Amino acid sequence: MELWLDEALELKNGRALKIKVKEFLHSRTTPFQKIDVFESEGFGRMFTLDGVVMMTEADEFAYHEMIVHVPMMSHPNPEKVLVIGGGDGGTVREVLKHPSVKEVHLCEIDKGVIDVCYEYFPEIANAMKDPRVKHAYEDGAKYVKDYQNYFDCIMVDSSDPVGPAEVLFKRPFYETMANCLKEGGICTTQGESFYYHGPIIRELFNFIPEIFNHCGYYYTVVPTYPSGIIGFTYCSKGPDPYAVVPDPKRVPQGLKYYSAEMHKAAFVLPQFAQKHIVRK
Ligand code: SPD
Repeated sequence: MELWLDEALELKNGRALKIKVKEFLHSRTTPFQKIDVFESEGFGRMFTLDGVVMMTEADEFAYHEMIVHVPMMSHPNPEKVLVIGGGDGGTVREVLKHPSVKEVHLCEIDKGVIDVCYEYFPEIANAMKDPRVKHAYEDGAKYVKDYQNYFDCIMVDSSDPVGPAEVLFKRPFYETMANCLKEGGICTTQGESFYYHGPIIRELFNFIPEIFNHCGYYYTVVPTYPSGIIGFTYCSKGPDPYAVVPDPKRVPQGLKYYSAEMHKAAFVLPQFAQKHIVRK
């Protein structure tokens, strides 16, 4: 019998992403969500949270490189970094490719995600064992309240705005993040797809320009996310995202998606998508 994964969240809207499953490897329910791990036919090993695809081995690089290297390459010397969510370790792995980094705080509300990823995705997750990484199993919206003028870069590597990540798409969280960034600091947040989630993006840009000196939106191409693309908000107490000229000499070696050229190109949006966002 053939086994296919249908992504639950998008099915509600009459759209489906189907991935053929070779083998079902693991399932557990934590106090926050259900975690499932599969071996897929075309995308390698992958996991879902409450039925929504979070990561596959085949295309995770396109997401993790872009949520990380765009802010890190925009900042002249990122030393202290906060990752909210990101319990698979992909975002932390990319952050640690920058030699300026002295400490990375990883605030993942669900320790179950980290435990599952250590077991089933060790090549990605083991980056979280680096001694520069400080682990906190907390709500990111609470964690940011404990720091003021502390971080150079923040990446909000969240799931979608239902369940535990809902609060990470609200104005109070962005206000607190702005406080815990140093002057010149930058944060990027998982900002959904301009094809499918216009209302969510528009809601974010109702308040982001009122909180940050500069803001913008860019995207990357990930075949296993709804519509095959996913965007990020760029919220800055320092550089104007549209004026940044990344230094090619600082680009970490061995990347597969990010380059100085891709950095600039990712901010160029199709005309229909521009109406959802505010450039500042
Ligand atoms: N629609 C799913 C969006 C998931 C984004 N975060 C994924 C976590 C990868 N580290």
